[in-house]
Amino acid sequence: MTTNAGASRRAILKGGLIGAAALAGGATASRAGASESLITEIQDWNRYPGDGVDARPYGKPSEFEAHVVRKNVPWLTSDAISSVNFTPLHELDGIITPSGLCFERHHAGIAEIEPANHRLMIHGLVERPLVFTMADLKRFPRENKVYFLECAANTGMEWRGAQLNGCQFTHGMIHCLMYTGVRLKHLLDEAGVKTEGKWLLAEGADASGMTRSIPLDKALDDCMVAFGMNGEALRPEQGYPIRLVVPGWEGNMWVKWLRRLEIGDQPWQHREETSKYTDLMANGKARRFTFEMDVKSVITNPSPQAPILHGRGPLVLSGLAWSGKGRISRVDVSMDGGRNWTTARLDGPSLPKALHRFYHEFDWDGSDLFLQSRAIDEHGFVQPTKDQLRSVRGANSIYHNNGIQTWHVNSDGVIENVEVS
Ligand SMILES: Nc1nc2c(c(=O)[nH]1)N[C@H]1C(S)=C(S)[C@@H](COP(=O)(O)O)O[C@H]1N2
Ligand SMILES: [Mo]
Repeated sequence: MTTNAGASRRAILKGGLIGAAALAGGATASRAGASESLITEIQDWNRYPGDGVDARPYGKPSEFEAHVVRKNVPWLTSDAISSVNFTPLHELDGIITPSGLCFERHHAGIAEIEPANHRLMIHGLVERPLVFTMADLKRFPRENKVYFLECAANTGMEWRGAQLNGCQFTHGMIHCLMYTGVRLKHLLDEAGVKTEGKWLLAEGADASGMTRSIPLDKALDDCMVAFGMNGEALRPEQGYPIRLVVPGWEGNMWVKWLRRLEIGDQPWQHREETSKYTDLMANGKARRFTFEMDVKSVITNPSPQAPILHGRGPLVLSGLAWSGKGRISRVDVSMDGGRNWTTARLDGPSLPKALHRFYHEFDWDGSDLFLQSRAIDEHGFVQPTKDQLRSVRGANSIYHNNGIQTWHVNSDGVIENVEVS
């Protein structure tokens, strides 16, 4: 291309681009200007062939997405093997969490189990104690279900006031996956639960040997023994080769690396249901067996880790809402800390006990905002303010904080976690 031809071609393109933007009313498209060489000059990736089909037998995200990762908060725990990292919610869209970005919570690190050496035992108050291999489990009728998993401690650091600067850290102990597996009911029917059987103990094969008591009614209702997530085998971090799926209930009950199910007539009163995962009230008594996750939402964009960089004008606000009781029927957003509310637009599948995606598009005039979202589920439960929550539950709790989150946006588009109660 000669210099002259290049120059005239650029001139034509420039005119054309402005025309197209004007026609489409494209207020958000950049006018052809400083960066026009990116469209007029041929780039390397346009000139040279790239990797062939054998270079990437298992695909990974673009190198330009390397910042989209799980993160931990080192001062939260003393050791990484009994710790947690957080889903980068501000970098994601839709309702399905990519498999490699699901937050991880383990009590003794990741168990690495060869499926051929894994067994699941069902015993206790049953007619026929049974031991299943992975091959046995795959001969039962399967189902595919999308569910969120939220750790009961999600948002736990925020009970007394704003703490962590980013929705990844305040709300990132959640993921939402499509699970493939077998209804627990099929396996329990095979073993034949005796009439005295009222509770089930689930135990993991990891070094923490984690256990939780689960009411039999729930086990027979919608629980699954899952071996798949998002269409492929579970990841080791999520419990490969099998985990328990306890839809809508606190993440701690979703025992990973599941090895044993015992049927009993009462709960076992183990560590995770006595000293942990109970809610200390103002009067010093603790609420126990608070299994269900309450209706909740958070604005993921904009948020502290995702500031407004484009200045005033059209802005896409987005977030997530969920309820352990079923579907989300409505999400409201406020720009002024809860004085005025507008109904947001729900988009994508609306599935019970799954994440729901909401959007609200508006013109930002550059003024300070106090952004909030408030979810309402199909049973009419409304997400409370933090003050409403504390008036019922006191300020000693860690678990089950579903209070309304506030992000303060300043005129530069910088965003901070604040509390408007
Ligand atoms: N065997 C076993 N299961 C476990 C745990 C564990 O440490 N060991 N952690 C529990 C807790 S507290 C939570 S919140 C979820 C986290 O699931 P994830 O790692 O897939 O996010 O797994 C639960 N199941
Ligand atoms: Mo948890």
